[in-house]
Amino acid sequence: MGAILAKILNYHNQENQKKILVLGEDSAGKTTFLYKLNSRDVKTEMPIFPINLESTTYNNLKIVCCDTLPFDRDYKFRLLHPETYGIIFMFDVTDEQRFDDVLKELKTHINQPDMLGLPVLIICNKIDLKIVVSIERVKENVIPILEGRVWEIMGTSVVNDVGVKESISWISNAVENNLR
Ligand SMILES: Nc1nc2c(ncn2[C@@H]2O[C@H](COP(=O)(O)OP(=O)(O)OP(=O)(O)O)[C@@H](O)[C@H]2O)c(=O)[nH]1
Ligand SMILES: [Mg+2]
Repeated sequence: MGAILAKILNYHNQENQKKILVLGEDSAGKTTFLYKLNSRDVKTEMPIFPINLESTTYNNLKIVCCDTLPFDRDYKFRLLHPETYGIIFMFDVTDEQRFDDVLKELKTHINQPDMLGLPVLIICNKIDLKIVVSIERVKENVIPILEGRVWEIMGTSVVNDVGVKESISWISNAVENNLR
């Protein structure tokens, strides 16, 4: 069933559109990121309650994220992961409390079979606010998780449009280079 839904999600892909999955903690700024990329065309689908999928397009990329209530994790992975070309993972620099759990979430996602070898952009968002979790700390902790991959880390303030274009440009180039 998850595989069928994944096909439905990918069916909307235009030819040559490459899916970028935006993952990360609740309220990190994933939806805001999509709107900053293409405010006129963010689609929302709810293929299975309570998973709320959002997507937009940017050049030849289809950017997909989801917000969910607690739901079967393997099912969510089967829905989201297939046919992904690159991953953007968002941390909220104001949230110390969930930092360890978010790191575990990153590790679990990227070690799934469909995610192996994909480029990963780590975004440390909300740098306009008081930074409780520094970019250096995020970096130190993600280095062992991302070993062997093409990856980058950036500080952003998505709501203020700081770092958004740089982020999409980096992942776009990383995906193109990964395909060569
Ligand atoms: N100050 C500040 N607020 C931000 C920034 N990015 C997003 N926000 C705010 O953070 C809140 C959550 O943003 P969303 O984009 O809804 O976060 P999300 O990751 O989609 O959250 P879920 O869908 O619940 O997983 C909103 O009120 C945004 O306006 C930022 O860079 N700085
Ligand atoms: Mg959201």
